Amino acid sequence: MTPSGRAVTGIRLWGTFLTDPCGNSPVLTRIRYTPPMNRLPVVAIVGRPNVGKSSLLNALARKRVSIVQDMPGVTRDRVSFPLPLNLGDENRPDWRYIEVVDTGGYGYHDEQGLSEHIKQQIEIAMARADVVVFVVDCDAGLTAGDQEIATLLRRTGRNTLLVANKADSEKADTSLGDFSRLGFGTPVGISAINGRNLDDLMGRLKKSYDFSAAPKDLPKPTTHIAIVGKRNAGKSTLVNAIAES
Ligand SMILES: Nc1nc2c(ncn2[C@@H]2O[C@H](COP(=O)(O)OP(=O)(O)O)[C@@H](O)[C@H]2O)c(=O)[nH]1
Ligand SMILES: [Mg+2]
Repeated sequence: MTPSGRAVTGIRLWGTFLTDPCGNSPVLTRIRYTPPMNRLPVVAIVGRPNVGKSSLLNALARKRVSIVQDMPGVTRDRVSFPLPLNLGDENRPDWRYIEVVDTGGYGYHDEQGLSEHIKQQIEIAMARADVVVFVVDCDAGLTAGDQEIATLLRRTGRNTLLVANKADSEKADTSLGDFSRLGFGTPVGISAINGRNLDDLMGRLKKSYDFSAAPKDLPKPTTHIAIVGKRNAGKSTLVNAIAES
């Protein structure tokens, strides 16, 4: 309620924006996640650029919700969509909605390491996620970037499901054992492009987390507005003025 007694709905604060010490440019220094009410359980797809995260999201959504390109680092923002998940079986279906989030990353990227920006994107996604689907590339094999992500995931103790994409045929499954060095067991080998083992992945996903509290219907969409600006620009005054009006 506002001081004038009017109810305010639809405004939520999602992070902590601080200005730099000189008060010049606003810098997002800390992400503190505040779960919205009745939110969908969040499944975040993370992994190095070019491993096929967006292709996996598209395969799950069965439409092109995320941008796929042959060049690493193409997904510029996080993209998400609500995925219906059957917690029952064919005879007694129990459909629930979860939110699947694709993480992108842009800027400098090299095969051996992850740019700071990409690390930040992954950390933001992990902070929001109930389950992380950690995607590695069967073609490329285990890389230093995969190890870096594994370290981040272990540090946060997130529920993690390791998936090796680009396992287009059974032949590729021979290399799956290598990825167990990441510390998340042997991955399921999938192909986002030809749909191989996606049912197996969904089965493992359902076992990885208790989705029974997930909503049966999609909540009404809400609009989130972030007000950013340098110190003293009048951000709080603006929020108060909106709440009053
Ligand atoms: N062979 C093969 N290529 C794939 C598969 N999934 C994605 N790719 C290719 O890998 C490249 C990067 O895919 P993308 O989804 O953009 O990767 P992201 O950067 O991790 O989001 C694209 O050229 C895709 O066509 C797959 O299952 N098999
Ligand atoms: Mg992408």
